[in-house]
Amino acid sequence: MIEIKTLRPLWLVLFGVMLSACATPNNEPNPYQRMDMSSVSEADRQILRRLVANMVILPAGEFQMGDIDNLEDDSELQPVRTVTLRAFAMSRYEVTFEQYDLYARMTGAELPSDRWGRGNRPVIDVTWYDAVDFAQWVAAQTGLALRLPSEAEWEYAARAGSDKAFSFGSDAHVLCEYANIADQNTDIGWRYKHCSDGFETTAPVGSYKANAFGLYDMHGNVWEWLGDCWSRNYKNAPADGRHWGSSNCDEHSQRGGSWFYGATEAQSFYRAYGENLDKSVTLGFRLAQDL
Ligand SMILES: [Ca+2]
Ligand SMILES: [Ca+2]
Repeated sequence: MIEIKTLRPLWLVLFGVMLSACATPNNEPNPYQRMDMSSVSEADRQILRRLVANMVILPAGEFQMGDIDNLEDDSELQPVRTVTLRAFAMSRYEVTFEQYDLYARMTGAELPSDRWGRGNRPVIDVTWYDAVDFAQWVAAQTGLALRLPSEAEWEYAARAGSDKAFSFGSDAHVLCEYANIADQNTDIGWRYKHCSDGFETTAPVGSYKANAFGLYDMHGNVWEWLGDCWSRNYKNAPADGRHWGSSNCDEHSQRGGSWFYGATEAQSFYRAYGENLDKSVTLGFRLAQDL
C-alpha cells in the first residue's frame, strides 16, 4: 500500500525563511522575491497555506510509460518504456482561480477571464508562461522548489500504480465517478455516452473520487500544462522522469483531457500539446515539487 503524506510540517518554515533562488523548469533564477508577509492578509496567507498543505508526496518508483496495451495505435504514445522516478510531490488539485487570483493581485499579472465562476474552480485561459510564472511566484513565497510537472511525473501520478488506461482500471463506464468529461448530457459530438458526471463545464476541484495517490482530477476537468517541450514520440526520451526538451521550445505538453473531451483523452497515457501562448477554457495546470 502506498503511504500518502502531505507537506504540512514544512509549512512551519513557510514564512520564516530567507530564500535562495528556487529551481525553475530550465534552472533559471527565480525572478520573484518573497513578499513582506506583514502586509498580507490572513485570508491570503491561508490560500497559500492550503496550497502547500495539498502538495502530496509520491514515493520513488518505476513504471511503464506510454500506451502499454496499444489501445490508440498512435506513434506519439510509443515506444512504451520504463521510467524510474525519485520521490517528488504533486498538487492534490488543479490550481484554482482563488490561488491564481492571489498571485495576480500580488504581482499585477493579468487576471484570466472566467466564464462560469472563479473561487475553487480550476483556473483556465492561462498560457504556459502564466503557469510557469505562477509556480515561480509561489516558490518564492514558500521556499519550496515548485515547478510544472514533467510528462513522466504526471503520468506516474495519474496512473497511481495502475498499468491500465485509468487509475481505477480499464472500465470507462465508471469514469464519471472520477472525472469531469464531456459526458452523456453534454452537447458535444464526441461526448462519452455511457455515464453522467453532473457538470457541463469545469467542476470545482476535488468534486470526484481521488486516485490511489490521493490526487484529484488527473482524469478530466481541465487539461494541464507541463514542463516538457512537445515531442512526437518517446524515442530517446529520458528514463529518469526529468523535463525533456530545450529551454526555449515553442510548444509544451498537456495531459489529462477535460470537460470538453470524452473518455479517450482522459486516459492516463494520452498526450496533447499547445503553443506556449495558447489559452483555452479547457486548459489549466497543477504544480510539482522537488523534495
Ligand atoms: Ca462533464
Ligand atoms: Ca485535470
